[in-house]
Amino acid sequence: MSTENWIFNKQNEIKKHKATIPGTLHTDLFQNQLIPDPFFGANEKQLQWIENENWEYETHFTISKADLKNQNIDLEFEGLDTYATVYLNGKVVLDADNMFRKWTISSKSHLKIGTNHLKVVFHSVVQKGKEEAKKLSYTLPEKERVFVRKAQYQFGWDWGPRFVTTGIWKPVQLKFWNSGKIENIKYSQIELNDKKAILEFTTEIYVSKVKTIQLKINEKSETFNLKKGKNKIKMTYEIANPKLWWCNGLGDANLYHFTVEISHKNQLLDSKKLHIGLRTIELIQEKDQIGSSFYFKINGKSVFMKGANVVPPDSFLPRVSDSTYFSLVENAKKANMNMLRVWGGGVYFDDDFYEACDAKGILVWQDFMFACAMYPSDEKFVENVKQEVIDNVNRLQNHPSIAIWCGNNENDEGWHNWGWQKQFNYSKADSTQIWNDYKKVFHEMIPQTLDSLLPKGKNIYWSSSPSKGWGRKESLTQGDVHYWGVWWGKEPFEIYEKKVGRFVSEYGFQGMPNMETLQKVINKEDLNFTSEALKNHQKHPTGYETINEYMERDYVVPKDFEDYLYVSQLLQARGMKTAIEAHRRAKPYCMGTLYWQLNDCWPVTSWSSLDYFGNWKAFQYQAKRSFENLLLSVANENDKYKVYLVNDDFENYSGKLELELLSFEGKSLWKTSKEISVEENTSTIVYEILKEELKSFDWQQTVLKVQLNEVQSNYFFAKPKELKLQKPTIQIRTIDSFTFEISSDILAKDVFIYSEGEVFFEDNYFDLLPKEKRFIKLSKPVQNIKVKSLFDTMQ
Ligand code: BMA
Repeated sequence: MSTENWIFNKQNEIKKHKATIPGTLHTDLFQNQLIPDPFFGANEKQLQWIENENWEYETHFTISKADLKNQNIDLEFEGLDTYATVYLNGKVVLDADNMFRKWTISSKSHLKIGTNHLKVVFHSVVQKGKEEAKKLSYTLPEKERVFVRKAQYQFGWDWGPRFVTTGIWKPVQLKFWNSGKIENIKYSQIELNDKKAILEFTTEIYVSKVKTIQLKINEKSETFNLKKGKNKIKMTYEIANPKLWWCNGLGDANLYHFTVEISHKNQLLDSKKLHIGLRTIELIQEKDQIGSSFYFKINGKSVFMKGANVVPPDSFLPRVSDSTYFSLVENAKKANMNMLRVWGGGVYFDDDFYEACDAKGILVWQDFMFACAMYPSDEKFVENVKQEVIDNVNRLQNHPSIAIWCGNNENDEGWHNWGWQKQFNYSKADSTQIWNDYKKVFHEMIPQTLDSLLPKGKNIYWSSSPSKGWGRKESLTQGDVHYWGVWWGKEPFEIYEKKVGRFVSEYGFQGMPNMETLQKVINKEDLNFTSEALKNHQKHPTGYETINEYMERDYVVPKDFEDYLYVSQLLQARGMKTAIEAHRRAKPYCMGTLYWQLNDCWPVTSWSSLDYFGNWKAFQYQAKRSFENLLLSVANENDKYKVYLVNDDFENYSGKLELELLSFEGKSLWKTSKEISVEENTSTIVYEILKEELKSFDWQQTVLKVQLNEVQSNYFFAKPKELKLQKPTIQIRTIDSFTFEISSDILAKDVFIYSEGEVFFEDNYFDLLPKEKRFIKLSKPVQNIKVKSLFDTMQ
């Protein structure tokens, strides 16, 4: 059906236009040149009228005599965004009201031989939401958005534009089937040890009448007698000497591939494929002297989670391709991550995303789609959400990557800390009602539904992320925490070293995208902070001011706009390095660090480490370094500099630790070394230097080089703006078309390599020590490589 010719029109308007299915209204309007590019300049503002209208989509399709002979014909919408009335040959066959659900319409009786007509009327989501809001005697935070089961970020976020779009956003198809079909397959691990794994598959099959069928799972087959309608049948499957699935950095993400087939009298009725990873996962929360632990055990081993939060990769989701999801996950893997959190203000992603995670060993913290608000909880709403949970859990549960299901993002924190009670003037009765409504969905319905759908061990549920707001002291002693003292609280980056939680599932700092990215959506003359276009590409109310305030603290603020972009990225990377390394040094007290945010839904200044086009900001390179399994990290603690070795590997590590103090010209000022060895899966202080010992050196022009075999780290004693940098001579020597060597005579701080055209540099934004050489790989040959370093922006 997606390949038929579709057209659309504004309700009550005669003019019809060509539509793309799956698609969105906004992208259709744009493709027909009825609106300008929604992402360009400040166009967003003039496109807000679209959300208040109703829109109609329609197509004609042919049904043959043979088609109609099938016993069953299902019209299946994988997703309708959001309030959609579906007409088949003039008859209403569906009233949909949830973007996240799948809709199947048994449609044989409505179809005829020859031409058929399918029409979908989309009602304004905003108007519907407003109508629902009016039914309550009190106001819920975020007005109409909480009443509609639709991606919440599309109502505008502090990194996303407001485009409350609509449309047939996922594939639609007619499915013909006769005597039987597989509705759903689940599996559970009955046994898993070195010698064997026993899996139990539960297959849900529909048959049109009593029948004997053959169920085949790979080479094994069994016969079952089925009753008419829905049947659940179980079959076990044994794997000898199983290979486990491991997350990235700790082993192979090994997958077993299964084909499940049902047949009747040797005639194949239906088949499905399944890719299974054998692994166990536990969330360990044990009381200790300070609070309670919060960590994951994978295959019996405790694993420190390193990663980020993911937002939908576009405001207009149908244009996100498999390869976008693939490269998103690939970039996470390249940056040494092992977990991504699918944040609750977006969508349950397409299968491709989870398949990429399965294959690359990235665990998924999966939120349900609720964020930063309180939601209604009348019977209809709860039932709608329940179906949404069933649809998505059934679709996603077999992915080995899925680690934990989480009720929502920051609703609990918001209720307890954001002052809604006062802001919306709730009476005692209102407050009781709203909190009871919350509990009904997040403490009762969702976990109960999960328990009914998932086998034991797969139903790890956490009702809200974070469990306690960052202003409360328990947020650092138990559960997960979103630490926003930096950025929202304007605290210095160094506070990250003191405010370490058990599992830090959000924290972040904004960095601007590169010039090339901004130029795609902003006119040249508007590339300055006073233009409406640039202002519109910053969604945090005081975003640019906050960046500037922090920049003044640590850097010489560049006057040139392009230099400013570069320094804003260095600033972001510097802040995030401080956070990530503090979290990792605190292992095993802290057992997880997921920064805010991996990606963007449009080209914007945000907390992301990858911009909308997938370009790596300085922070993505820094994340890669700071997430290495072996990390040398220097901490400034009281009267000492302490060198930590964080070892995430499951092997002890030893070697010769070498410390050297260098002047920026390369003079060796002080040197020492020591044989060290550390245990597997630990963070250990491997060396301590008394500050007193280094007193005689000029802290503004010395760097401490710390090295252990191939692991290296540089530590500066002063803030970048205090460093006495000199102009380095940076040399680039071509090795071959895909490799060059870069070196510098004296210290070159934060070397940024760039070039026209989309080329990816394997490493970037690094310090080059005097006489140090590095080999850099390129994704494709380029002519003109340019370089700048921090010194160039300080003049
Ligand atoms: C977090 C997220 C988002 C938001 C981000 C930055 O808490 O959950 O709501 O975009 O903060 O402000």
